[in-house]
Amino acid sequence: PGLHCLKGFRPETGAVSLRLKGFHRDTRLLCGATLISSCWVVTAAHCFKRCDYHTGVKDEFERELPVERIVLHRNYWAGSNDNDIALVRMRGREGHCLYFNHHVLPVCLPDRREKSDINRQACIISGWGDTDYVVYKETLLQGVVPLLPQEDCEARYGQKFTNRMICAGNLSEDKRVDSCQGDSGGPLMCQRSNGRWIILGITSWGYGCGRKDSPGVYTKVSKYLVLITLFEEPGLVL
Ligand code: 4AZ
Repeated sequence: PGLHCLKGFRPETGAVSLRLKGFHRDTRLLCGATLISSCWVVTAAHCFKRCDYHTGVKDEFERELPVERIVLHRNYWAGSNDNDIALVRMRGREGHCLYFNHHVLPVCLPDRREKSDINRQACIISGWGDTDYVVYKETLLQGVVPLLPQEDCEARYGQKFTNRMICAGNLSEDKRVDSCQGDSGGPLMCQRSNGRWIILGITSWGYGCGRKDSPGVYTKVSKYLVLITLFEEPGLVL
């Protein structure tokens, strides 16, 4: 897994927004997602409670592609947050959807044994989701959050928190950096000592946003590498 991820990935080069197509030309934000190959993105399963999806927004480097296929984790069900992961295939030609460049690159996948709470490592979350202040919603925001030990998350969320989840965020203050509604499906990315960014988590749930003692919860990607490698195939390197 992640063998074909490329050097030069920056957190924003794999950023994808999943958008719902309206009746006219309008679209609205459904969820975040992350590019893992030319045609595939990884996101959260809970993003899909309706059908007819569309990806993309617009700046000079952004690309908009229609969705061809959505693969939900077979053990995801809407009554719980467990296994909150989905793969989305974009529609392209002859197996190619996006051509990679300095602004469009897939993220690396973690190792199966990836440690996800080491040293409260500072990682990055990103998305176009809600904030508590006025921003330009077209701007991708990033925030830095520390990974928390499993025990902290269990203490806060009890049985709802499973070992297929990671939680992250400062606990002590209110109005802290956190993911929120609209950021779901987007990545929790950490930088490894070799400089590469990997996707450790997928934004999934939490008690509110930025609240004291309520860290954000992320799907632990390292538990789903079989699912990912089953569907996704290497993208063509430009
Ligand atoms: C949501 O509703 C959501 N603070 C996402 C992340 C968090 C809370 C809610 C974590 O999609």
